[in-house]
Amino acid sequence: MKNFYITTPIYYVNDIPHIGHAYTTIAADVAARFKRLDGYKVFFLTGTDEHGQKVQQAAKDLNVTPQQHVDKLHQRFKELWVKLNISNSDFIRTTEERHKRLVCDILQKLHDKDEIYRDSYEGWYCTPCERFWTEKDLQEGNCPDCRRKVEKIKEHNYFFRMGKYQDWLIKKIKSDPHFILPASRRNEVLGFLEKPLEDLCISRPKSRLPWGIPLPFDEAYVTYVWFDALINYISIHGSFDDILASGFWPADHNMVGKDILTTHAVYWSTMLKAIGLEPPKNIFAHGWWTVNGQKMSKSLHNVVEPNQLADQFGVDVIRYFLLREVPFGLDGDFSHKALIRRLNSDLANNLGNLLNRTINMMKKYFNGTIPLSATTGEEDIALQNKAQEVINEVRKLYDELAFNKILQKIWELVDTTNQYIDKTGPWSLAKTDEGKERLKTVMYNSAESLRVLGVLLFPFMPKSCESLMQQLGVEKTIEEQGMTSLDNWGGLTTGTQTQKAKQLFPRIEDKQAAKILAELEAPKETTKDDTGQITIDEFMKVDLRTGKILEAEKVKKSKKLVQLKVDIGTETRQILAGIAESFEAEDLIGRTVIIVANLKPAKLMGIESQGMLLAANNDGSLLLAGFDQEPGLGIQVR
Ligand code: ME8
Repeated sequence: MKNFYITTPIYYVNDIPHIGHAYTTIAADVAARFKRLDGYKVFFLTGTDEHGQKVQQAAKDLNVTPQQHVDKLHQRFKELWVKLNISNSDFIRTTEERHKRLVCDILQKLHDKDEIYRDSYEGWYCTPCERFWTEKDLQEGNCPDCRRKVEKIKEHNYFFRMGKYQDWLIKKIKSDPHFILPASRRNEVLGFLEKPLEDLCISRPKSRLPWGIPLPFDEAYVTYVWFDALINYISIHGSFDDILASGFWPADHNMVGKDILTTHAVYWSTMLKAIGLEPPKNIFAHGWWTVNGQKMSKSLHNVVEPNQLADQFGVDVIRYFLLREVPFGLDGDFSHKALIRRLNSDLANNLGNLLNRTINMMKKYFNGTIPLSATTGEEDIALQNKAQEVINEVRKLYDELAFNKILQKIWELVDTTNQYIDKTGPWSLAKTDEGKERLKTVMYNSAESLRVLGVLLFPFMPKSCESLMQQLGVEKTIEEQGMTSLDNWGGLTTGTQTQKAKQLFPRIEDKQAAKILAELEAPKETTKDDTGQITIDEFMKVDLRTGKILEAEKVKKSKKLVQLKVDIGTETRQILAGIAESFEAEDLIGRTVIIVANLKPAKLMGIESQGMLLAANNDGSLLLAGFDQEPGLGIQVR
């Protein structure tokens, strides 16, 4: 079995995760999931970057230790990845012993080989970026990256002899076109390397910054946060010997955003060269998301939070949209309007409708059983050929991580299958005996094409594709079927009982869209500070009360919503809860629940909801919050 290793950057633990972080992680997840389907043994790594000035400062402001601070904050990333259905093999934190051990071994090894030396240093230091700049790097006297003020600092430090690898690196980049992608970014790195490459300052005096990994050969210093962080990609495998034995180095892709390409292409590659390890096979720098044309920033209150987005539109819709909307490698602009447009057209109208009508016709004409494919005509062969062409092309496009082209290609099969149904006209065929024979083949092929689509789209939309497969009556999971199940047309077994049609992607109608957009894109004021903490007064504003469910009924045309009548002692509230996928409506009647009683009423699918239930999302399945003894109704919960 061949190995495949893909990584995301390890994100700064202080930041609130936003769609930029979600973008890289979803992209890496799609590639990892595809390679698993294609028979590879996959290792997929993400994690958090936990040392450095900003963490130290934030912890001090909160009066906690840096370790306590990062122990709490890294959870936000971990939880988001569970929510977004990310299939990472491990999660590395740079404060873990396993990481610190290898960083120290590498520093010692490089120091012993005279690859690291001590020298005095004078430079311009940008505290927020934790980077030194030379006079000529500065822009109008400010940091060239963040444009903030820099300080002149003179101190003794340790340096890595990065400069001596300049010629080797240029040669490597020129001789291996796959090493840095996309090509435009590769040229940027070569442009950067036209200037002499200086040695890299890899230490910070402990007196100024104690929160870091101490240098093993000089306890008065800690390791520069980038030198520490980059090593995560190998420290996950253990010691030097373990890295070599793991079969997962060199990585197939170190996937990053364009903001950190230089640190990866230049620092990381030369560090590896000095250590005696191969550089990654590929460093892929994708583009940058802005929001309605603006940079995402807390001060502009325009940070798009993936949690909120997933609750509103569904995880798979977000995963699809981010990778379909913009070519991977180019910059993109996020707008909720564009997201709703794609959901309605590509997902609800094209794919969702194809599944819906196929399942419904199968029910109508064959009692929901997959019929025997009896004839083979020109149209059938054209459909099969199209499927084969798409499968071959998709496999190739994964080598370039061309996600949006992959989706475009897959949609050619969605469209071809819809046209196949329109051209063959099952509704006319059903009228004659001869037609009915032909109809068997048409329905078989439509369903088989959907199975192919389910496998191909699984890496992008895992949950929806599993649901598609269940509707087709296929018992094997998509991972069990794998890409080999697409080698030959005809994976569906005649006689299989299909399931009831379920809408995969409910359309958002214009009126509802206008309302969502007004709410989502209205300027936001937030009371949360950087750590997500609120005061007791803020918490006390939430009126939580006990209630009993008197009535429960699933909302028609909605996958998730149940309409409830909840008795809260003083009155009965109508509440719409998004719990239909985890509970049968009738099982909810009589349950004691906790509701948010002072939530502004809102209309969902035209029905007013006067509160909200508390529930925990346990790996996709919802659990209602309750009590260990039966409380009275309308009691405040604190
Ligand atoms: O740089 N558009 O962490 P970080 C697209 N800890 N991608 C974005 C984005 C946006 N607007 N914003 C963030 C660090 N990203 C270091 C990395 S690795 C050894 C150390 C994504 O939290 C993108 O992948 O600032 C970018 O490279 C990364 O988040 C930066 O994350």
